[in-house]
Amino acid sequence: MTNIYKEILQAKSQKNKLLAILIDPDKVVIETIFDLIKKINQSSATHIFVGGSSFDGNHLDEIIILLKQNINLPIILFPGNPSQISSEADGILFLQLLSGRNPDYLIEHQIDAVTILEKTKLEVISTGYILIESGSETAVERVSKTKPLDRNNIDYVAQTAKAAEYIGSKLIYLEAGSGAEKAVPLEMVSEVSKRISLPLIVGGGIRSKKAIEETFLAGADMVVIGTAFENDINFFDN
Ligand code: 1GP
Repeated sequence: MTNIYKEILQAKSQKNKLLAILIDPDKVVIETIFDLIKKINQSSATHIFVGGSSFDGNHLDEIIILLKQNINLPIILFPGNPSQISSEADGILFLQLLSGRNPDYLIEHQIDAVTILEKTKLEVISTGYILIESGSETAVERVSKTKPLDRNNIDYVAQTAKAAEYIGSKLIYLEAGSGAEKAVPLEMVSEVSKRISLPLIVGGGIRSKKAIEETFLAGADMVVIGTAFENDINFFDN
């Protein structure tokens, strides 16, 4: 499958909102994966993201194969480092952590990933990844050893997102961090979506249906839900 990005662009142009469920392989218990799959198939999810900041890649292929066999949605890697690449997925968010100044997450990991990616058919989607301060330290901050951007400095965040667009990123991902105390401010989502012409992904700390709707209304094209679904498998039930 190599149409993931094309379909995201199409959804944006038609104002169809997208919902990604983030599966952290570290937290998946193989014995109960079919309960998870059933709930995903009953939800309005449009994409599956697989990844986590500290995951070491163990069992990744096995989990993705099971998800692919049973769910008819694009499976996109959302890796914390190159060990989290699996050729079984459909695509990969090729992330550049633009809020930080750690060369490992700006270019080193990306270079290391090339030899692995060249052996796969994954659709590689360049993504400007911007971490926003969310109340307390998150795993992304800890693992990447970078500081998030000030949640009150909306203009600087919008400028960073626009720089990513000029550099050539295909997606912008505003991230509060998994399990974040506070999600990305709606005012920031709104301003960034106005400044860029790229599809905008927003995730981290979004834990109610109302919050998902508000984030869409503010201008997100795709919302990512991880922890809320992890904590409550019935989260997407009506
Ligand atoms: C994390 O944006 C995702 O990278 C999802 O965050 O786990 O808080 O939903 P949550």
